[in-house]
Amino acid sequence: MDNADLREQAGALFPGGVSSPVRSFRSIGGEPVPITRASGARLYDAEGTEYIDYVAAYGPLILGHAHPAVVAALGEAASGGTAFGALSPGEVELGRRISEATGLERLRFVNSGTEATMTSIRLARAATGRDLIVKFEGCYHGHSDGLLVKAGSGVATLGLRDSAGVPAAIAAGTAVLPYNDAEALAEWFEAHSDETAAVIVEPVAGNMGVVPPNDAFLDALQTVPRQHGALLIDDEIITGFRLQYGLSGLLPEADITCLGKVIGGGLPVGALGGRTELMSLLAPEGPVYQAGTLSGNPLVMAAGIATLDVLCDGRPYARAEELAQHLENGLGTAVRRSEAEACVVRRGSLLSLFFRPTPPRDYAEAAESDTDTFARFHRGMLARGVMLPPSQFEAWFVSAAHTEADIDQTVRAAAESLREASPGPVASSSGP
Ligand code: KE4
Repeated sequence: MDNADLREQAGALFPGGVSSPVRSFRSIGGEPVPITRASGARLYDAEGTEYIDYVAAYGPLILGHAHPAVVAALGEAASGGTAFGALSPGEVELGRRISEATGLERLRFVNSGTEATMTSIRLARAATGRDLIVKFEGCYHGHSDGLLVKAGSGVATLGLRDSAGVPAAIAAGTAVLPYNDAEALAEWFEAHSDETAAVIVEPVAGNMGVVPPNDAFLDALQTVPRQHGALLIDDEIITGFRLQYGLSGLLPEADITCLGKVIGGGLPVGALGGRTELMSLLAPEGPVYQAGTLSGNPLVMAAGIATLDVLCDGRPYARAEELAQHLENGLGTAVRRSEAEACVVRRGSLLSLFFRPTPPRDYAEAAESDTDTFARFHRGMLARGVMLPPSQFEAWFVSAAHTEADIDQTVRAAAESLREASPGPVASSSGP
């Protein structure tokens, strides 16, 4: 079957022809590219076309696709059964490694980032006896009702639903503040001191493109909620075990930490963790119910253990970051030599090319990016064999499997795609 056949059959079966909206390429006016296999830093579509991959399944594949150690571990685990509905050695082994690397005293494995953040909010509400939650515009924490809200008018207001089907009453339980705005956070707590259960945040925002935190914001996150008896939930589902072996280190005072992506080596996973007194509130020890048929699945645990096994000496991080810096420099040069109004933002092996002149400090500024030019750029890169996340508001992921040659090819493709995509100076009518 070729790409078009697969798209047609998927379109008849699935809304948008995909299993997750961003994969539809709709935000850039394109069509989904069906991928049949992947290896290292390469993807192959249904027609055998090869792409250098910077999607990395939106984060998990920091070692690249089909890493031999991960594939071998999965084969070994599968031969012993795929799910037991019972405690298994893999859960203990992966849980121990994560706890040792992060300092999280106790953990609960779940099957997605959404489950991890949803549970962390339920836990925070139970622990504090309060209802309101604070999130930040442009941060994405999965699709549970209370987190699908957007900023209302004004700075510190309760959320408006950001999806049909979310009851207004649920959306009104979540306030949406500007990212990187320490003052807005303080203002919120001045007005809602004893009503707020928790603040949830991405330590480095990856869902509006890469937007790093400023120091005042990081400081406020770790002091203001605590001053008012609220908890801090650190959503490290992208950054955990991505920036270094363990947590990002940016929010060491967080009360609950959410993980996902890298810790499952590309299989469905999420986890939340924190100090014993908090985590013991989770059933069956405590009154906060949470459950999952395939939580702690032995195949997922095996892939996670094999991934952390390779990551734990730190070398893959150094390699991925070195390559990402090479890409950052190359893209910067390509932008300077083009007519494009664009800028590159990088944190570790996470990177974004924003089609705006300066790095955004929050979602309002990120949203000023020229998404039409991004769409043209993305199409140019795809035509040149480079697969970027199909949205201005996603992060590019560099893996330890990329090579200098991949980066050089990507930079060449970017230089050509920038020229093609950017509406340069209007050609004079009196031209030759
Ligand atoms: P999942 O439920 O998709 O496993 O995780 C939700 C989630 C939570 N927190 C953060 C910081 C996340 O980035 C995510 C999911 N990330 C998106 C893209 N950035 C996943 C891609 C998709 O939705 O298909």
